[in-house]
Amino acid sequence: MSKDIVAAPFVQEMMKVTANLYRLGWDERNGGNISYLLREEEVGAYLNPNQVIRTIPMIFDATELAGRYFIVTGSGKYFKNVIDAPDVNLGIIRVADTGKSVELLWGFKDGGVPTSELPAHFMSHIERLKIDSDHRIIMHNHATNIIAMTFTHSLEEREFTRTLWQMCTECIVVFPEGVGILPWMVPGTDAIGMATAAKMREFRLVIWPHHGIFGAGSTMDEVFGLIETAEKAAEVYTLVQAQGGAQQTITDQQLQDLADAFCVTAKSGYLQVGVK
Ligand code: 2HA
Ligand code: ZN
Repeated sequence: MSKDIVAAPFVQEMMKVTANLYRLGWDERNGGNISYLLREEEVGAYLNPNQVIRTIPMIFDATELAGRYFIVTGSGKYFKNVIDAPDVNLGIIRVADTGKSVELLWGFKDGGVPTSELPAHFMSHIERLKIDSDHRIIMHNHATNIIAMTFTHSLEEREFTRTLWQMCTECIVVFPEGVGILPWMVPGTDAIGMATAAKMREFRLVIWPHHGIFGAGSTMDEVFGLIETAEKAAEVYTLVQAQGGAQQTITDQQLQDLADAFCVTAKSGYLQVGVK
């Protein structure tokens, strides 16, 4: 309990990933947010869980997460600053038994509160935990080329996914289920939270047009890797378009061969391949 919590692996991961994301240019100003589900014993090794610093009300019901611990980025906080002041820009919270508030156990030293996108994070955690018991992390950022692509490309999920798959050989292996896409919506609301979580039943990547991307995963590497792979494909798409458009691409049969070779199942109906 006397151990320095900043040295805890989960705090270190948050510090390193936010610095990385800032360096990549996907989290300008207060853009982006991360929430990371922690086990009670992970937190208990550093903190007394009975010592609640503050109780912070929420605008939605998270009863399904009651008693769960998270480390989250703060509302209005800059990813750029996390590395130098983790106890101001990050917070460790527990969802209260009522599901209507969170209890602050560490961090947000200047009176801060969790990310404004907490509804989208918590509702997505609820949905992902139903299908993946190892699920732990929701990450949102403003990946530049993904945002750009939402202006120039069809927002139809199948079309958008197929283009991403075609831009880099790795893509279909990394996200064979494709990407979900919402209509444009006001961020920070219950409504966008519910819409994001609904997509999370099917996808680990959800695009908010003209805004950014949400990723879900069981480890920081998985969720970061998912987003950076989709963003890389969007970057290649940007370059291909700038060079005058594709003259050839990875064919559907080749995408199917990749799926077969790497033992993944491409989203049903997304590839047109001859009956074998
Ligand atoms: O945290 O990215 O979507 C700021 C945002 C809102
Ligand atoms: Zn955002």
